[in-house]
Amino acid sequence: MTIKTIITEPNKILRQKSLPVREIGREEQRLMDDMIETMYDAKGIGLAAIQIGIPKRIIVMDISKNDEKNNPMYFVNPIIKNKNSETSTYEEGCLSVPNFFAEVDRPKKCDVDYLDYNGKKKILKAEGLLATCIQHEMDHLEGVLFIDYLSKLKKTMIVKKLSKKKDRPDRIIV
Ligand code: GNR
Ligand code: NI
Repeated sequence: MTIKTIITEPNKILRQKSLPVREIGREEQRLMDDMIETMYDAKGIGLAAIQIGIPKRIIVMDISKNDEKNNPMYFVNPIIKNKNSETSTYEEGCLSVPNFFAEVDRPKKCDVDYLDYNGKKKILKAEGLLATCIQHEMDHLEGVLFIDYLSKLKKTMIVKKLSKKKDRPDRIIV
């Protein structure tokens, strides 16, 4: 397995729409292995393939707590169904928008149809952090980032600061 470089804003690649996977073979499984390793290394809870430059509809996630056993999840060609009309607010971050955090409202619950690591059809009923995270990742497949939901002013400020890529080890909540 290989740790890949995560692409950060501003970069047009992050705005590409990802394409459905035709078949889950060795190559796709190896990509999922690299993605999960890259995500764990970066201490993230989710990663979409486009974040490492591959425009395929593949997502990995692990929302287990630090003191819990790892629980890697793999989603290929995910489709969101039954978005709840109730919303919940989470402070979101993104490995492609490093160090910036902001509150985003999203449907509180949703169902996801997808193929797992072995190409088996599955349905996930998600709520809480799991629902927020899967929707954040699904946005990546459409070229959307969480900063797109913020005011133009906040978004511009974040992109401007990121393009000056100085080392910013701090945590900036906007
Ligand atoms: O690591 C991540 N944390 C996070 C927190 C709140 C809502 C969404 C996320 S996803 C993010 C990793 C990432 O950028 N995935 O695309
Ligand atoms: Ni992200």
